[in-house]
Order: sequence, then structure tokens, then C-alpha cells
Amino acid sequence: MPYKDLREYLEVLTGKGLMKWVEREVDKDWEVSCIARKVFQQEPEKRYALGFKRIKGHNSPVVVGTVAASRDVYAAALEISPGIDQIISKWERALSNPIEAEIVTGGVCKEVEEKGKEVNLNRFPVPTWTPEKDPGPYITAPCMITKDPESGIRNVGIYRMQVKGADRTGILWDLPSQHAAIHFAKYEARQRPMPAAVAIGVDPVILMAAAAKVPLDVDELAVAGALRGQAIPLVKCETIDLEVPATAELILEGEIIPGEKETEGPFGEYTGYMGGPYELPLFHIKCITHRKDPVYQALHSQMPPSESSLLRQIPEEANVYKHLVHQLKIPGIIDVHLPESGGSYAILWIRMKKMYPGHAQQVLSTAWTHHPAFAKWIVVTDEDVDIRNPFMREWALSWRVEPRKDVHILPNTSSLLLDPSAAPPDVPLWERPLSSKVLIDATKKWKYTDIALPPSKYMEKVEEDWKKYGL
Ligand SMILES: Cc1cc2nc3c(=O)[nH]c(=O)nc-3n(C[C@H](O)[C@H](O)[C@H](O)COP(=O)(O)O)c2cc1C
Ligand SMILES: [Mn+2]
Repeated sequence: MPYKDLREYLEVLTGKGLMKWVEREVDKDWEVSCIARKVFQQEPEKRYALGFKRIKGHNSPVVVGTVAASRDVYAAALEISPGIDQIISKWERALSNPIEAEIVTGGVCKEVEEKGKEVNLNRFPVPTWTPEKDPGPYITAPCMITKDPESGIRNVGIYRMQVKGADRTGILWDLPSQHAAIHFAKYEARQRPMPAAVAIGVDPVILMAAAAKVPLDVDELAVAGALRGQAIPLVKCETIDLEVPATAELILEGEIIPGEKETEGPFGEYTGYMGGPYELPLFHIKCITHRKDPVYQALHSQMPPSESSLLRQIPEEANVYKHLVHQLKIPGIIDVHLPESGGSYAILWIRMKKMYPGHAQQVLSTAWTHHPAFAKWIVVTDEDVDIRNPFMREWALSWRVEPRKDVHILPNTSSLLLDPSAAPPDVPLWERPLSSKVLIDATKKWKYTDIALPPSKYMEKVEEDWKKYGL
């Protein structure tokens, strides 16, 4: 049964031991972030979601790590077992069979309504994530909903927002190809403000879909419906012509004005470095609706590994796999992996069984075309290399690559604009130069001699007798 709302899901997560609650009062402007960081510095399987019941100066609780503290948490949100294969195939099925959201009347997100002068974002416990380095609190789990003014197709994306006043935030689209940025360019061309709604505190599948790169003409809420196995219920906004998830904890309704920009940032970015400040558009809030005593949901980001790097990694691996295997129908692909050390965007590893001359080069030349900026480093290797194991990745690079022959630089490709190596920090984000990619063929080019390990029959014998050695 799909979760009714975030609260029901948090109860289940807590019951499974995958979420822990802090009773002690904490400071949202440094402590929440530092406690979450400490949890993320543990082994992946030891991480858990966090709830903070008492935030200094506020009445609402804060929850973080609730979607992707670990693969176990992510799987619990999808109501499946946590194996990589199950998660990726769930994603593939959802991308291929979306379930459109449905409009209902009334929803708990309307329990309290504040308009005009009553709007006060500062009433909600929005944390500061990089204390002393970020200029203030940032909303890190905003599901921004906009519509294409031509096609009317809805988009939902997570674009973090700096709280800049009671009714104002900044907004960062880190590439002009971000879908809300494409919508906004169309509104700007018409000299009309773009209506936008932001849902915070949602069923985790909505955040999963909002973090994923799905095609421009696909509504992320329909993908979220497919992940959940049931349509997402939506209600109409009060002041703008958009619909929002009915069970959300908090909704911000507002608009973004053409041509208007203000200094925003810096912010601790997913690359692991501070990004900005940049001149960015503003989101003006006209109305806030929320549940009574809303639960404030945040995503943990900054230096990977983080909730953000896992949340972006999973659907992107599914996307690349789907692109190569189902769209291009290239045979022999076993696994694709975007390590979190590269923010789950910069490095792409592919494990494949080479079947014909030029097969590895075919994969290297096409794997990145699914997204122009992702995958600055692309490495293909053979079926015997576990690309999810960093040691095995380095082993493959060490002995299956003759640099002069196997490393190729592809110039003039889109840049991951927040990449600090792309340009010095004072170059405006959207004016950064083109970048390049490294394509590495780390497959064996001829039959290698045997692996230098004892035959397995001897190892198994030692295993059987292990206790007898007194070790
Ligand atoms: C925690 C988190 C924060 C993010 N912040 C931003 C951001 O500030 N700007 C941005 O362009 N993308 C950000 N992203 C990535 C986008 O959500 C992602 O690219 C998504 O595909 C955007 O939706 P779209 O494809 O419909 O544009 C963030 C993702 C996560 C998980
Ligand atoms: Mn989109």
C-alpha cells in the first residue's frame, strides 16, 4: 500500500529502525547540519534518517535523510527490498509506465492559509547547512512546480532556495537546460512573470522523481505516481494556476519576475566546494498554505557522500542503463555506476562484456549523450570488474589502460557549471566556457594471462578447514 503522506512514511521508517529522533533542543543554524554530517560520515549501511523534535525558537520539527540516508531508507520509501537490481528495475518500470497525478478537492496542505502580509517564511525552521560559510538558511528539499506556457506540461524539480526575507527566496538553476529554467525562458520571452509553487514535506517518491532527469515532456508527478503505484493526489493553488500535492506539509505559492536578479549564495555545493555568490532570479511568495504543526523536511547535501548524492545517483544510473540497453539496444552492458565522490554526475563507470571490435568505443561515444554535461570521466571495463568497488576500479585503471592508446579527450562539451575546475569562481555561472570529457577504454585488448590467485578449489579447502588452523 502506498504511503498516505510523509507522516505515515516517517512512522514506518522509525518502526524499521531506519529513522532516529533527537529529543534534545538543537540549533537549526549549525547543529542540525553537523549532526547530519556525522551520520553521513559513517559506513553507508549504518546511516539513518534523522528527526529533530525541538528546534530552538521554533515549534515545528525538522526531518532530514528521510529519502536517501541510505539505500535501505530509499528502498523502504519504495516499499521494496534494498538490492541495487530491484531499485534500478523499479525505476526503469516507473519511467516507462508513468501514472498521471489526479486532481482532488481539499487536502491537508490547506489546513492553514497565509496570504499577503501574513506570509512569513521565517516562521519555519529552515536550517543553515554550511555554518559561517552560507549567508543564511537554505530550503534544500523544495519541489518546485511550474508549467510550460506552450504545452501546459508540468515540471517538478529540486532547485535549492536561499531564504532572503519573509516572502522572498533566491533560486538557482545550475544549467540553462534545467526544466524550470526552460519554462522561465519562455515566460521571459513573453515578458510575463512565471507562476511557481514549491511543495515541502512530501511523500518521498515525489522527491525521488524531482531529483531525477526525466525528459522535458514528462511530468515528474506521473513518475512519482508510478514509483508509488498510485496517482499522486493534487489540489489547486489559491493564488496561481497550478496544482500541488494535497498531502504536502507546506506549500509556497509565488512567481519569478523576468529580468529580476539579485546576489545569491555562496552555498555549500554538491561538488564538495562552496559555490557562488551568483546573480540569480528571485522567488516572490504570495501565499503559504500548510498543515497544522508542519513537519519541515530537508535534504542533506554539500560534500558527498550525502543524501543528495545518493538521491541523484540512483535514477541517473537507471537513466544511463535505459539509454544504452533499451534505447540504443547495445548488447553486453552489465552495470553502470556514477560514484558519489563525483557528486554522482562527474564520473561514469560501465561494466560490459565486449562482443565485437569497436564495442567499447561505441559505448564510450554514446554513454554520455543521455545528458550533455554529466560524465566528465567515462570509463568502460570488462565483466569481471566490480565497478561498485573503488579498489577494483583502480585495479582496472592500473592494468587495462595504456594511456596513449586508451585515453581520449573529447573537447567542447557542456560543462557541469558548478565544477570548480571549469572556470575561476568569479565567472558568472551561465557564462562559463565549454568543458571536455575523458573517455577511457579500460577493457582488456587481448587475452590476458591468468589471474594471480590460487585456484578456488584450494581457497575453498582452506575456508572449510579455517577453524582447524587456530587463527
Ligand atoms: C538536494 C538537491 C539539491 C539540488 N539543488 C539544485 C539546484 O540548486 N539547482 C539545480 O539546478 N539543480 C539542483 N538539483 C538537481 C535537480 O533537482 C535535478 O537536476 C533535477 O533533474 C531537476 O529537475 P528537471 O530535470 O525537471 O529540471 C538538486 C538536487 C538535489 C537532490
Ligand atoms: Mn523535468
